[in-house]
Amino acid sequence: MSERSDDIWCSVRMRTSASGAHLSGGERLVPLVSAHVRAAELLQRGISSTGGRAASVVLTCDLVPADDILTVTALEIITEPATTVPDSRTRAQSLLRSWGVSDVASRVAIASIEHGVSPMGRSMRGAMIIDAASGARLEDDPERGVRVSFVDMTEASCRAFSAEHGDQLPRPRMREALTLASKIAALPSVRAELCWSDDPDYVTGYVACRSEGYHRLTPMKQAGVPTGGRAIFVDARLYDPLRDIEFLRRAPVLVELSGVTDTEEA
Ligand code: WAQ
Ligand code: MG
Repeated sequence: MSERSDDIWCSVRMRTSASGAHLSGGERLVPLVSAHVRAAELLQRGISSTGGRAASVVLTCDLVPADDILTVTALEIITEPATTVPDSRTRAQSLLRSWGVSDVASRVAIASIEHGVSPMGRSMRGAMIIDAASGARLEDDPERGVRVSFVDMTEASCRAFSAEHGDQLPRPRMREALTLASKIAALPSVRAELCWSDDPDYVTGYVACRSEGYHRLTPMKQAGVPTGGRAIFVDARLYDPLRDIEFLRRAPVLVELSGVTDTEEA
């Protein structure tokens, strides 16, 4: 029996920290043959993106049989015409409301992302899970949150995305955010998501929902602000913590742009 080189895939995860505090991270899901290249890229990014502050960069590789990978279609991208932070947040809240997220819940999310969640006012390493109705925080470790991993965009879709949106070097932020959002939205208990970056210079954020797409909003915060985060709003009646957190963390998912298929993968 011959084994094709793309029968085995690899989840490559990177995180940087200093004095025990999380600084940055990244994740890819790639054919095993290219894992060493992607791991080196993530290592380089971990070292350079933290401006010399990282004391430790941890790389983790997990092998994944191709048969275990679920393919989902990327959310549609919509650009909202907001121009100020209050504008963007009002629009975000009104979209979330129309998707079944209560104002209490969206206020909890916005305030937590704005102020950072740890006692030091630092950003979390992962996402908050918030009851879309009551606004209650549901993740078991509110200090760290849930890190969504084992996810990537297919190679053909990455190429199509770069051709349309540019390469966004050194880091394809929008592609990565759309990829994460598309995996998160694929979970049936998820109603919506809200995110903006913790990078002081990156002020674009988004709200997303499975049926309504990925809505970009600029600016979601003032330039120079070092906090950011992600909130996943769930329907508590459908949410099963063990099953759903396992899906977000470990279920291998490839995201494909609508209309683009990976011919090499036949
Ligand atoms: N899983 C869960 N939460 C994460 C993950 C992940 N894999 N990666 C980041 N986070 C959380 C964590 O709390 C970070 O502090 C926060 O999100 C922000 O992460 O132009 O760059 O990587 O359309 O700084 C969105 C807009 C950019 C892109 C988001 O987030 C666009 C961004 P960052
Ligand atoms: Mg960041």
